[in-house]
Amino acid sequence: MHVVATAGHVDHGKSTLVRVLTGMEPDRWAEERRRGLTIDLGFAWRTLPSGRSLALVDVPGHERFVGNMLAGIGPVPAVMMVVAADEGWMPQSAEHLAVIDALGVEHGLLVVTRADRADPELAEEEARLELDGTSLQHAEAVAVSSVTGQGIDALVAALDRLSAALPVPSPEAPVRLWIDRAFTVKGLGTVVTGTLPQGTLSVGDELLLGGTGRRVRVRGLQSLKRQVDSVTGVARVALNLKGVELSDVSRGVALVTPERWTATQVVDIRLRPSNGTIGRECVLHIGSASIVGRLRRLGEDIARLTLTRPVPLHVGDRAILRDPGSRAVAGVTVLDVRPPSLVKRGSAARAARELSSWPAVPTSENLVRRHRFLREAELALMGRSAESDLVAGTWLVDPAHWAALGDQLEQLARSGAERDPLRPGLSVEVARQALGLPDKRLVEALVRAPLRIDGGRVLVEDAAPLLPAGVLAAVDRLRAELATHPFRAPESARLGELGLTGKAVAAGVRAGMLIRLAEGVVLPRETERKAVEILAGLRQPFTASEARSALDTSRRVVIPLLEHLDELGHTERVDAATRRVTGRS
Ligand SMILES: Nc1nc2c(ncn2[C@@H]2O[C@H](COP(=O)(O)OP(=O)(O)OP(=O)(O)O)[C@@H](O)[C@H]2O)c(=O)[nH]1
Ligand SMILES: [Mg+2]
Repeated sequence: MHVVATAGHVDHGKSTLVRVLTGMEPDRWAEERRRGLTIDLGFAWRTLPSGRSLALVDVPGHERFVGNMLAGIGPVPAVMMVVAADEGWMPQSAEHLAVIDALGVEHGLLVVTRADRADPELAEEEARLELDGTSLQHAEAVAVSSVTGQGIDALVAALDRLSAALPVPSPEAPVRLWIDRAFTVKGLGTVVTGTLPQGTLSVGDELLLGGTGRRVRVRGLQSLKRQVDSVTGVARVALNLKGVELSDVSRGVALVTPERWTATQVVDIRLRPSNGTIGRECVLHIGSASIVGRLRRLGEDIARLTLTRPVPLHVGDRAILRDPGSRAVAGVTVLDVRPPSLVKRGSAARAARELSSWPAVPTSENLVRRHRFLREAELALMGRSAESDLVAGTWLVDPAHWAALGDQLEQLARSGAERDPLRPGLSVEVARQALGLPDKRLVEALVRAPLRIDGGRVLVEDAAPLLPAGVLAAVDRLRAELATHPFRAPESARLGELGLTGKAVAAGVRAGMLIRLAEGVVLPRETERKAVEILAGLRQPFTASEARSALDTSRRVVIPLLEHLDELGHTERVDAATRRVTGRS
């Protein structure tokens, strides 16, 4: 099925044309018929010569009912732009065209009506000029008279050509049905209607009532007054809903596929040039909905829109922003449905810079770069699917940021090993927080050589390997023993009592926890740093004897300790008797 909406100035013959094309009455209300004026949307349909069915959404032309016109055209992919031959281009012709152009509707016809009243040529030429440079510039033109029937066959043929050229939307696409009517049917309960632009609806489907998150079930389904089990967009549909009061549903509410849309009140948008000034207080029109919003311009054509109620949106959605005062309209493309806050200094300008570099239709890469991390499911809620590889099961990560995080994690693990040789590296949770990662599994995914995870800690492979518990305990006993006199290394016998036999000492040295200065002279590794600190406090250069008393130890320890520090470059000999601290540590 194809759905085409009418558009055009009041009294230009839109409803009459729909009547002639379909034999159905689009003006449903007694008041409309009495006044000969369309107030609300009308619906009618027919079969085209090709066998395709065509549904028509008839909109009001009167300027007072522009809201209804917007709700009618909003979800429809093609239009008939109607201009009366005897009146020509009029204000609402222009206003409707501006809406069509802002929405980017490219498929349509220019229909010059009332051709029996005046030569249609002039009106057609005038309209052509107006259409030039808009989304409808390639629209085919047909002149008709609904009174004499002139041109009606040609119009039907043109509508057939138009529908043949319309893109076929995906039946798998997530559903978003903008309700345009809601009423109760005796014995059935609540029924809603709308134009389904894409995707498939079936009896038994569970849908979300957009914005509220309430689940509803499709009890019955009709398309063009016929009972169906299933229908794919584009189509006019009527849904009988289970468990819904009439007060829950009204025009502008959307029914959506669960877990596929972001119900959002804050969006970043790209604005196309408008036909007038769009003020701070404006109205977003999307589908059949109109939502009051506050516009904050971030850059030339980038803005943040804060809405007064949540709406189910996708990145890439086209919509209209309208200033009800000036009646100006601007086309809008939704760039981000979950934009980050702009509280930090300079963040608005940064956001504008980034967003203005995005293509017309944002890609998942754009979104992942902006958000740094997104779950696959979050991306789906934004209306995009994963194009790059997933990390840690379900996450998408910006590659540049990911590489930087890997380096950062390695640095953290190395400095952890230096800070506390007894507990080298850092815990996965601490790493997660330090790197600002939303999920522990991302830390695990970041770990690659020379990093590894052992016992819930991120370690550097080439740094201290973990020691057996017995050796760790022995090192702890040694530390306790040296608490008051850190440089009085125990005698060999005492070392044995502490559990620091030859093998344990070797393991401790390998792990970087102990230093073995000479046979039977063993100190904890951190003593090195302490010694340098104390020696640096001495008058330089200093003698071995001065070092011995400063460190409060014996010659047995101080001589090999100084040689060890020489070797590390912390100290150096000045002459045969003295040394100084190099300051290179
Ligand atoms: N002579 C002549 N009159 C027409 C033709 N088409 C429509 N009319 C008349 O024009 C008047 C307006 O027609 P409608 O079809 O109600 O116009 P409309 O565009 O639907 O008007 P709104 O819905 O109020 O915007 C009616 O009196 C119609 O009878 C036509 O082809 N020839
Ligand atoms: Mg009408």
